[in-house]
Amino acid sequence: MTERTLILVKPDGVERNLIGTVLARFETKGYHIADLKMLTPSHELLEKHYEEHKGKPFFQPLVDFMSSGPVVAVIFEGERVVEGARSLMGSSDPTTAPAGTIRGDFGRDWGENIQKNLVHGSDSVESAQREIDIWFNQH
Ligand code: RTP
Ligand code: MG
Repeated sequence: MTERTLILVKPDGVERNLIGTVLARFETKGYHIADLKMLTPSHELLEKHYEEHKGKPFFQPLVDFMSSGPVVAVIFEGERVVEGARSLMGSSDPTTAPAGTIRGDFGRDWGENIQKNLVHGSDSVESAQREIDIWFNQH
């Protein structure tokens, strides 16, 4: 079934001039950009987006990091795009994310209190609908 997912190029990806490189991984896989915008997200938006992590030790550093500069928010669509995008991203820790993935190829630990891992992708179809609504006010 055709799905939609929310991809974010996080502030570290924008700062490092990797927007095109990161989005190319999804586009060359065959997924289609349905909508896209660049913005510096507010704490309010990010607290909704990262609701599931409220109370965890990395929550505040994460919100601070994500609001530290512009991010690129993209709706990608395609067959099984939610799962496919997660596979292209690699696991959360960029030091150990497999080579060939976005995080594995372009990320590493910077000795900071937050994992800067370049990219976010919705983790389920339900999360994708919720997140697209938060970032684009639409389903
Ligand atoms: P994302 O939601 O950004 O796609 O990443 P994910 O599913 O791979 O990771 P998740 O567990 O949802 O965590 C969200 C983001 O929080 C940061 N994080 N830092 N221990 C830490 O320092 C830590 N744990 C998580 C990462 O930026 C992660 O992507
Ligand atoms: Mg997540």
